[in-house]
Amino acid sequence: MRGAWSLVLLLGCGRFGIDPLLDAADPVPGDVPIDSAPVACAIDGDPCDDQNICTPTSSCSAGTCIGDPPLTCTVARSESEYDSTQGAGGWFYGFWNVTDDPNGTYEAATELEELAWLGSTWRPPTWQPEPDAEFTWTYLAPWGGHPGTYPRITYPIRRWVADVSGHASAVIHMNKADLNGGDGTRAILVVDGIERFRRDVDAMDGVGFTEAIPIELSIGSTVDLILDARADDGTDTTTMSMNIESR
Ligand SMILES: [Ca+2]
Ligand SMILES: [Ca+2]
Repeated sequence: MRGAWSLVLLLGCGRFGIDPLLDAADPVPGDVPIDSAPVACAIDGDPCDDQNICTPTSSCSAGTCIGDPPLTCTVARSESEYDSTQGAGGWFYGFWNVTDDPNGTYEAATELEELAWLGSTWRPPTWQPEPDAEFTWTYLAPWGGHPGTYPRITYPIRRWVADVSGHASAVIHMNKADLNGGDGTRAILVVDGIERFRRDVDAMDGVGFTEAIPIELSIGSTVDLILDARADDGTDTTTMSMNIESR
């Protein structure tokens, strides 16, 4: 029976995506182990991979692979590396069209649509100023952004594509910037198509949270930070950032 239930849960949770109907209190599917143990090695002095994203070279020392030199670092910063060009610094600016998604589950490999640069912010390519029918609140700015629930539900996404491999932390900060009401907003972190983290901030939460989420990176890994409106996009302006650091 346990196997059968596991299969049901696996299918129900969207193993390779996220289910927007999951409540924030639901457990996050995280069935890929996060490994931060030291990397063992055999022969002193031999080159090896210490799985530290900050050390391009490393070598074996007393049975443990050690970086040359040992380092901790930040390899990506969403705010200071914000740019008007897709892909600059490994950062991409996109959105998930929830309304037109046939299964309502975010598939990172195929469902991130690119935002368009509009002078200082990234917005959906069909965006027009109010009162046009294509006006939406969805946008990204260096300091954060805003999700939209009309004319379609569209959630902006910052994506960083890894040019390093190894153990890392995605350090996410989030707080409400507009404290005039609404139902708050939600951060969802999806790494290589698998949800790793979600957390809400309430409407009047101007302090919010900073949290380091352990992740594993390969060259080309996609780290997607989604700004979800919860039920409504009213006064959803949100401060939101993500740094990628070693651990
Ligand atoms: Ca989908
Ligand atoms: Ca909201």
